[in-house]
Amino acid sequence: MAKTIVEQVMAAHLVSGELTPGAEVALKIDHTLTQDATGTLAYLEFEAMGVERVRPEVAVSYVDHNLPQTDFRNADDHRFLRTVAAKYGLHFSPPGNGISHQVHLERFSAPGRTLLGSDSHTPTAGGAGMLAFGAGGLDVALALAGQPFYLVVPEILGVRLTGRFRPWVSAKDVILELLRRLTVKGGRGKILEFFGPALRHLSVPERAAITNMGAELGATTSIFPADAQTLKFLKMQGREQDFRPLTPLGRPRYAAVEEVDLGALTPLTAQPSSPDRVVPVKDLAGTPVEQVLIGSCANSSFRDLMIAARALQGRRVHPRVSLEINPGSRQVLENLILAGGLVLLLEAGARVMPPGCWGCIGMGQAPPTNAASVRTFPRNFPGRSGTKDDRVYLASPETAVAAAIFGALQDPRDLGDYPRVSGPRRVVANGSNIIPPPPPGEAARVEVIRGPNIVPFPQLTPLPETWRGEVWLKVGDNVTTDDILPAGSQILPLRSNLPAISQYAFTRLDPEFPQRVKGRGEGAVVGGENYGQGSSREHAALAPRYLGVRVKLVKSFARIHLANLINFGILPLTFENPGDYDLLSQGQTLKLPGVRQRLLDGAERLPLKLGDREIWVRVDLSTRQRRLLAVGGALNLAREG
Ligand code: MIC
Ligand code: SF4
Repeated sequence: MAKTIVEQVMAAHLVSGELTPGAEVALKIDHTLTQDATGTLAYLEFEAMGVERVRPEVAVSYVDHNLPQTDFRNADDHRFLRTVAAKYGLHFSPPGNGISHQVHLERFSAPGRTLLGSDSHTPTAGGAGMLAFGAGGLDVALALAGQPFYLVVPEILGVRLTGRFRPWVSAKDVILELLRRLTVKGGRGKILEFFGPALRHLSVPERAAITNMGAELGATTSIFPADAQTLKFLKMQGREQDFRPLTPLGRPRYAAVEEVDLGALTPLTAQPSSPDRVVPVKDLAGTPVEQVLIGSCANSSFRDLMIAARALQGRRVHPRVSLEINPGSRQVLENLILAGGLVLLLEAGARVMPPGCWGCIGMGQAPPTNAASVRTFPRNFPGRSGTKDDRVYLASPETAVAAAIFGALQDPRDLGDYPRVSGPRRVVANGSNIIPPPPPGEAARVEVIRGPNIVPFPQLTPLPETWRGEVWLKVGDNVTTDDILPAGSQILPLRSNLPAISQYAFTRLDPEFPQRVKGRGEGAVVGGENYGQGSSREHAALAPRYLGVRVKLVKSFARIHLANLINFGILPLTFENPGDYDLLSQGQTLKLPGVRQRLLDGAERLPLKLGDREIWVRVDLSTRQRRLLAVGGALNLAREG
């Protein structure tokens, strides 16, 4: 029988449920990853489950987000993560090793295996044929405890790639083209499966640049087959034993097929401030640029940085531009040094950071006021760079380096000869900077060290029989988790301190929000389409919950945020009639009569009273999720046993 690769991997990992789109299934998880900004909370949750040793075959705790140790807080978090990893049996990748997704691709990726990561760009590993999902920290903690991952079976969208890139066009342009066509909502409820003759020429890091930004389409995940290119990559990593071929069986039917001819693509860019505002770079030619950042989990492989280095050979960075390079991993940086690329970058005037996320999450590298910044990153949501009213463009390393040279957006093809980059020829691929877990006997003696900023997880109350509250905030479409709970250098160090971080919830949309709702019991937030797109940070669910938000009523939710809301006992409601959105306003009183019992009885619609008016709202939830909401969240359920 014909089968997609997604169907094959899902079938091999099915714990319960039926593999039909729309149904909830439970999948066995083989690998987990966390990063420091989501990891501390995930491990506090894991500790609360009372399990002695992590269960997945590979579990890695990475430190890549909160690198500037401006005070004790980041450093304490890193020490906490290191000691937790040793105690419970995880690999630990210390600061300086690189971005979780790039390092996992290099050192652990394995075709046909499943990966659950507390970061929305976990699908990067799909470039090496892994079925990899981003999730909230609690879902990862549950996987660490040996529980399956619950997921609504997505539709499979086939993406057929044909042709070959023309000079100065690369993998980033493929995903930008898909974002142009499908928008940030277009991938919701879908997995992208890539196939077609062009795959022969696409290396694993190029594939990973594409699967990485499937997250920006709202897709559940994206995956490439495991073929000769995958084997070549794993061999280069000294890990050919991890290779398993993974290709579609027969001629499977996809829910729909999107065709992209690589040969017809031109250099593209996403304009401020959404990854789907994509136009050809040449349409914006001449726009002055003052900052160019090359790096992030989307584009910081050896190829990406080497292209930039070679394009700069014999040239200089334009005097108005700050060109900054954020290598994806220590391995990438070492290979760049051996191949002579680093010298070219430095000579041309680039600043080079240690491997990590840096400016992608607003940890430094904020652009100047009113200046355009061109970045090879996955996201350009408003204000994420750390500068208010920022103007961030997303583009390939080719387009970014052209902007650095010209001091303006300009078609990179104007640079003339396209440098050919292959290799690296002599690969540094040792994983010795990743600390493996000690044997169980030794692990038991490890003491977990907590700093004063690491605050235990709060107790969450169950759902009342009838819920009453006010609309505390009304927002529009495509609200991101960066809007709900911003990151950046002020707020990221508070990720292990819920009472403190909750004081920033919604402040980007309403600076008074935390003070305004203080001591007012429970309330609701009303929103539009694709509510909660972007990051997987569960703090965006938990911090509002801590302030008393129990109900979210929107036109539609983004997948990971929806799962996080449920995990922390926030009732996720959608309008039965989207037009009813207009009936709601801030300050209005809401009542959900008998909501607890109705939920447990399996009701798919609930009456919602707005004064003397009544509307219907929908709850599309599984039996497991209904129980979870009734008791006030997944941890309460886990404690009940
Ligand atoms: C992001 O790119 O938004 C982050 C920061 O990596 C997040 C995780 C976080 O908020 O810690 C993500 O993508 O999930
Ligand atoms: Fe780090 Fe940016 Fe990738 Fe998020 S998107 S993991 S902040 S590099």
